[in-house]
Amino acid sequence: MQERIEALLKEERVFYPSEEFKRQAHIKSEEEYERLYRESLEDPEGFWGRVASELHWFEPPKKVLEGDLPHPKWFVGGRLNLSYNALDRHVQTWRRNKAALIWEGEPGEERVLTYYDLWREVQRFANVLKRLGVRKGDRVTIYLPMIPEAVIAMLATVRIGAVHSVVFGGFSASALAERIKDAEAKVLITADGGYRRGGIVPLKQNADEALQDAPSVQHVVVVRRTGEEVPMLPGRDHWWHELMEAASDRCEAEPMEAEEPLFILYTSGSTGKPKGVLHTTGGYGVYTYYTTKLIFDLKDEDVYWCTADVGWITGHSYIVYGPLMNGATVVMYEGAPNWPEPDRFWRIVDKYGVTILYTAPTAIRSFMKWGEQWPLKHRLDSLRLLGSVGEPINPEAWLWYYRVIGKGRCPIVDTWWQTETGGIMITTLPGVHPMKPGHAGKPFFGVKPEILDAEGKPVQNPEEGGHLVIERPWPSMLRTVWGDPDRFIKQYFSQHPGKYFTGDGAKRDADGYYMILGRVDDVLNVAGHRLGTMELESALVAHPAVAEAAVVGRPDPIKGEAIVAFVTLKEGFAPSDALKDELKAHVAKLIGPIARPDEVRFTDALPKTRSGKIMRRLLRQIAAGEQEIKGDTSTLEDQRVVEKLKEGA
Ligand code: 6R9
Repeated sequence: MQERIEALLKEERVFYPSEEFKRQAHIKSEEEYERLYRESLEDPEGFWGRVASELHWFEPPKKVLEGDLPHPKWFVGGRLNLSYNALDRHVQTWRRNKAALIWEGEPGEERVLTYYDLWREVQRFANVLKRLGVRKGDRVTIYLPMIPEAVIAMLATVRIGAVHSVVFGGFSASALAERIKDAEAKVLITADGGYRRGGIVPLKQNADEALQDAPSVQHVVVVRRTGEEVPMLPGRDHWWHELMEAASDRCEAEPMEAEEPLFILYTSGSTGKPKGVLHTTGGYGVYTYYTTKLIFDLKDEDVYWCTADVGWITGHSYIVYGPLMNGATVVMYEGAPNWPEPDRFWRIVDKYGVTILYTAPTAIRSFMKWGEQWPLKHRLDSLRLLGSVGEPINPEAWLWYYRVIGKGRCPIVDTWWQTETGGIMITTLPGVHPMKPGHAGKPFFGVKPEILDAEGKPVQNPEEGGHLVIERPWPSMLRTVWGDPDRFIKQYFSQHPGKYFTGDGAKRDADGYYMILGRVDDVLNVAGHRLGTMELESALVAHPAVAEAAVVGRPDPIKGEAIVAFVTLKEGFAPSDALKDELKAHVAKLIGPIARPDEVRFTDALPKTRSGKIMRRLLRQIAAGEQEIKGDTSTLEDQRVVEKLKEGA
């Protein structure tokens, strides 16, 4: 990994978009970008007001921006509905019978929903929700596989002004219960199961287990996906298809105030409990619409495929809201990239003529490992643009993506953003900027990043790096942490008062390109998934054998980071391989398979400062196998602990 980081820092090649791409792009030159960027900061109201007018408003906004960080208000007085913008707006045009969703299930089935189909299905399900007692402002939890019903459920919820909370299908029963309880959801939407790598994920079983501990839920809607036998509780559980049969396919979209809630999405932070990030209607809608259009250079002819799961923010913004508000044709795939063989993605690109592909570095690194022969089996010449998201992309993976998948023809956008930012914040624009592998690029319109030192002053030399903050409000920023306004301020606006602190480190080169250096807080990024170390540690100490636990990341060639847990045992428990496996399984059960530790190490003691803080910095170095422990260890309470830990490897 050290080598990798050095390679990253040494990579100096620059790649240029082709003249052909530039000519047809929405934004074509650096001059145009600079002019618009300047305008977006000098006159944010004029700029965003103009963008907003590309969407449908029941009532146009009276004031584009009011107030400042941490509590800006966008599009004040405006009323809109994002389901209307994603559907009704298109069915009134020639797009009525354009494919909105092209879906492929893991076992191979195919479904195409046109805008007209999707529009009617969404209205039907909106009526179903109403009949189950869902009202404006109520929360609906969605726990589904990657099937069209996930998109239908999301858009139906916002159509009636309710608030969705999508929980990734890979989360466990207790993680689901925690999220349902926090949001006090009235209705849960799930399926009998989902397909993953040939197996079945028991979603309904997890849901039943979660509901024993989540009393707010009055009704459960179950999609029949696998046909597995599942218990249905009379009065509480209903089959999706039965409710839909009885529902009318006309349901007017509720005009929402721009600042009214749209959805909650839970994400990990540096404390134990996941945060419910709240996004609102107007700002999120305008920003995701516009970033999708410009960053993916989206046109009506495109076939757009983002491989994320709708359970993550990338799925929300760049499978559902952004692309559909642009009237795009969206490809959606249910399963694993290597099922039944490692060419599944390339088969899909070939089969549907995908033109824009948006995926994650961890997937790209897996494809590199599986070998070039798999993509080479398929025709990939429909592709014209590639995207990357979720974690820093190392130049090796960037170059492989560029050469093997893009054939040296397709620009790559390396898009930096977060659940909290709602939309892409730093990237190159594909028809404008030269690309530097390893650098995300430049701020998008309206985004004002800065790099600060620990005291909160802009760093003297941005090449050395520091904390990445955002200095101005942008439309799609989170508005609060659900149910915990203090945490919103503490988490994001206290480290550098008045500025949004991202939790990431970054540096900036002389051309103004940002390179993201990764998290500077106690958050891990494992295969593009965010996991809080505290969250993992509390899962570990919930096991009867564990006295104390400290979790750190270890650089991993495929996943970016692997999870290493240092554990001390209670009296009466002896270290063993069986116990290691048990602890791994225990964490996977409590949080979900993505949180399963890669390594458990037993130790007699953890390295602590005299004030009792675990020195994770030391553990990180030990986990990475470094022989010399660097940095100050003088605050360590017991100097011998480190030597012992190294021996115990
Ligand atoms: C969209 C998403 C956010 C964290 C973020 C950062 C990392 C995302 C990145 C990137 C380097 C990129 N991250 N994109 N790091 N380059 N292009 O992933 O949201 O799940 O909330 O994660 O992911 O560390 O802070 P989320």
